[in-house]
Amino acid sequence: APGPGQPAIGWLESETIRPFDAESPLGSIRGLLGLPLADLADALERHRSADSVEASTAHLLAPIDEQEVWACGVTYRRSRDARMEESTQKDVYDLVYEAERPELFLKATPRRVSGPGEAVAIRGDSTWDVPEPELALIVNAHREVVGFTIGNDMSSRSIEGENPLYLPQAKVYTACAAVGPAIALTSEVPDPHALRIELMIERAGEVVFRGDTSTAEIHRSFDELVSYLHRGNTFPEGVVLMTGTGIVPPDSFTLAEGDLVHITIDGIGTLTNPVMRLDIDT
Ligand code: DO4
Ligand code: MG
Repeated sequence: APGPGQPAIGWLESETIRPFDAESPLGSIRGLLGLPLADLADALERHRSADSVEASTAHLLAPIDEQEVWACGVTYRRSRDARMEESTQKDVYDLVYEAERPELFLKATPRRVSGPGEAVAIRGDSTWDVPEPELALIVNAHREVVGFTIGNDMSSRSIEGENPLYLPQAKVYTACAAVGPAIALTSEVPDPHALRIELMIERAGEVVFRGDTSTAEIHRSFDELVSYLHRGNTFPEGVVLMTGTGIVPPDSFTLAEGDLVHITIDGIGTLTNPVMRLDIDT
């Protein structure tokens, strides 16, 4: 969103942002995701203003408005192994990793999503928490992947580890997800199955965890994940789909209030969020 006032969508060049015409379909993410992919390039060209604002003065928001955020589970071997270590019910994770049907879950409604720089939460009733750095697909109303962004699927390992049926409580709560900092269009990402993802966690100015992976490690294709998501669901406003984590800190690690989570994906950018502890009714 360029400057104070009304949020707007814009075209980010290296140092500048050119806002789109608020009256056009590009005045909202819902409008943008209503366009078929074949019409998007033309609309992006036609509706962007000649004026620009300095990107450094803009306060970036999560690049969503009405979209649900869904997520895939156990798409990387590393995630399967971590779930089997933490869980009292190990078999379900191995079974879902090998199964034809992927694990998909509703991760967040828009108001539960934090944008760049906004806090993500660990729950007051959780004792073991991690960020999950994930490539997120931006899918339009026509089931087409129009772009990519970065997702943080904040997760309670203690709650999910106690019983896999607690998954919605481990995953879905206030400020449980972050998305951003921008959308890289499909045309700008030549091979989304070969993107490096890096996670860095800082505590009091020290790096307390650093890890990386590649989307080449994902055990399923994005077409398969998007196709299963649309079995029995329509998304007239578009949808964001996080594709799973391949980076899990060691079992001795848990997030703490004040940590800074930095997730970088090649060609998209870096998503940074501070961590807060949310004691609602505990
Ligand atoms: O099965 C639990 C969810 C795992 C997950 O979110 C992931 O693999 O990213
Ligand atoms: Mg995840």
